[in-house]
Amino acid sequence: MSNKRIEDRVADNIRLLAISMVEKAKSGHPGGAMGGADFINILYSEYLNYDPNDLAWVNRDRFYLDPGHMSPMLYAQLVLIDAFSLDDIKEFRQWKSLTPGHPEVNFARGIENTSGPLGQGHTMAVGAAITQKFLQERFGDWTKHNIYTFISDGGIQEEISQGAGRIAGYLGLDNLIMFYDSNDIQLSTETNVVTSEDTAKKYESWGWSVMTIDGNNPDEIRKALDAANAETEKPFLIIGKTIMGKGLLDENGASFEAKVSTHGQPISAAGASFAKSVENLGGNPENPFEIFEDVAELYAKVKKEKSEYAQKRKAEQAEWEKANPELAAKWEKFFSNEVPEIDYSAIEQKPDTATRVASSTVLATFAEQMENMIVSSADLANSDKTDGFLKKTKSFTKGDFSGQFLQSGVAELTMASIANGMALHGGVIPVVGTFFVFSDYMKPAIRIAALQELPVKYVWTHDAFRVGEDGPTHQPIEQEAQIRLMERVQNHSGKNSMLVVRPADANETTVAWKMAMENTNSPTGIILSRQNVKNLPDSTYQKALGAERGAYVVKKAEGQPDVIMLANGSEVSTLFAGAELLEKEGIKTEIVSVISEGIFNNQDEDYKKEILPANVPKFGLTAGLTVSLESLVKDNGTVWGLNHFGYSAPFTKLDKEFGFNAENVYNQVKLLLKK
Ligand SMILES: Cc1ncc(C[n+]2csc(CCOP(=O)(O)OP(=O)(O)O)c2C)c(N)n1
Ligand SMILES: [Mg+2]
Repeated sequence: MSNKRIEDRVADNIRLLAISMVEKAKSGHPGGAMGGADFINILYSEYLNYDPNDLAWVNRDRFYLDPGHMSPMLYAQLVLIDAFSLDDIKEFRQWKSLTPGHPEVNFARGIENTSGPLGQGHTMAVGAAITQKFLQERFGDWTKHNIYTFISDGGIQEEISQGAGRIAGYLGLDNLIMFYDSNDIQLSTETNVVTSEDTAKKYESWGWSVMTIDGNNPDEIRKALDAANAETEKPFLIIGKTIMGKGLLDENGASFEAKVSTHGQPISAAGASFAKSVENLGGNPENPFEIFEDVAELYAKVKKEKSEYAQKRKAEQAEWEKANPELAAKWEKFFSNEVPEIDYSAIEQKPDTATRVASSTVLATFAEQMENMIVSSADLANSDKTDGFLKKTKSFTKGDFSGQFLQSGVAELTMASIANGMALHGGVIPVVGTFFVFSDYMKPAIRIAALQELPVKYVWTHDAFRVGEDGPTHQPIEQEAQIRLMERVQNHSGKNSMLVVRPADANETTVAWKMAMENTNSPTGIILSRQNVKNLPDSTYQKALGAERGAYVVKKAEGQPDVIMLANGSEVSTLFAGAELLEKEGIKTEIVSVISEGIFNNQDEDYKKEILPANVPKFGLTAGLTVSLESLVKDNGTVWGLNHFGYSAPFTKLDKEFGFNAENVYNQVKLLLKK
């Protein structure tokens, strides 16, 4: 029997399982996982509140891992609470296993978030912490829980940590506790090759409480977690100085700790001795996948205690529900992921407005009817028109989460990642706005939203070169083509991983929002114009509902059309103007509005053929790269778009120069029909 303290035995057991799964998979990241083992054990055995028999319990504390490469640490910990089996981790990194290389969100098994792209994990924790405050304000203290997160050198260095740190500090998120696994080693070098910052001071200046400890010392970890839990004003950062590859030995039995080489390969490949290291950790090299008896005993007790505590909390909730039936119903609804009931037909849109303004009108209705929507903007609310919502509520401030608006500041990636954390936490519907050209700054978080199947909504305005005088830096050209690629990628549920809609007028904008709200299992991007757009002739909300099939005929030809013209957004009204000229010469035109190529492609073949019959020539018009419409036009037609950056000038001038007017539509269609 070992004479080590039980907490050291548990940490060694986690280290043992971590190196064993990486060794068996012949790939993975053992070093960091070994250093973080002491912290995660103390957290899961003593501080974190969860129900081992009901891991998705709504009122649980959350644990968000930032360095997904440390998955062996998390999986090993989750084995100890029976969320995974030893067999599961023997399948680490294998086809269709429950233990992919980097963790993928799975509430039922205690994985709160998908992680791997460094920096996003702890930023999602900030989103969850804001959500916890938001819900506590509305439902009371029984809902209170902590948001723990674990970050590493990589996450600390990622730029997104600046936004996350600033916002958490500004809002005084005392429910947020972050452990920094500071092992001074990263993927390719020691950290001193890239940084000399004083991380503690950095976070202190953002308004955090900071404590630096020996991150492999259980007593110091407890002291820090006690202090963090006692903190009532600020988010808390525990800088844990840890040892990469803690416990590793080489063939001679000498220490093989603190080496860059153990970051991302099996320890044997790095030059350590697997057998000697396993023995050093108290394991058996012949059968390294084991849970030590004393560790199993401890965790049997832990599970019992955690479960009893959760039952107590659940009983409190039941009592509260009995005493507050109306609020209880609301709570239930917030977490139901049901489509909110909104009478979209009652939303009055002014004709011929910019679609961003039409969006603002819808958001104003949401502000009155959707109590669990949280809207955010990256310092552009008055321009992206999320202020339609803001004007009816107020922004979050430290200690006051009664409003429904987050001022993100100029931090688009942070904002998008925070929105992911809100959606993960559950109970709220996050909406974030900025200029479409800056969707580029958000892509990494959009991708993780899509992978996690989160219903985050993006409001993107200033949708094309018609931004005008601001010039090419602000004029999206390739952005729509890029983001629509996400409509083509299937998620793990076999559905489009994203919905992207670009409405053609004010009424289609209402429908675009309806589509966004009804899309509860993937993110939605809504692309909106800065400039006024003429309503489509005889436009009504009822007619615009055709957009729900992705594409629909907005102008029928009289008899057999000579040409079918298709576009989305403001280009649809340009097609109408061109059609007028063509019709004068007896050319029969039909116009199709394609709000979402992805949704249209999901329709049955009959519908697709009805809208875009193969035998009719087609003309596509897009203010961006032509690829966004080419797949619909196919061989039987052309697309007029832009294959170059824009220029600074009034947009009416650019329209003329770039051929986005009736005359050019006329000319191009004439050319096409001559072919
Ligand atoms: C955004 C992003 N960039 C790069 C990587 C590749 N990568 C994985 S881990 C890592 C750095 C590892 O350093 P640290 O976070 O300190 O982990 P440790 O080596 O201590 O385990 C890098 C660059 C990544 N996962 N995400
Ligand atoms: Mg490190």
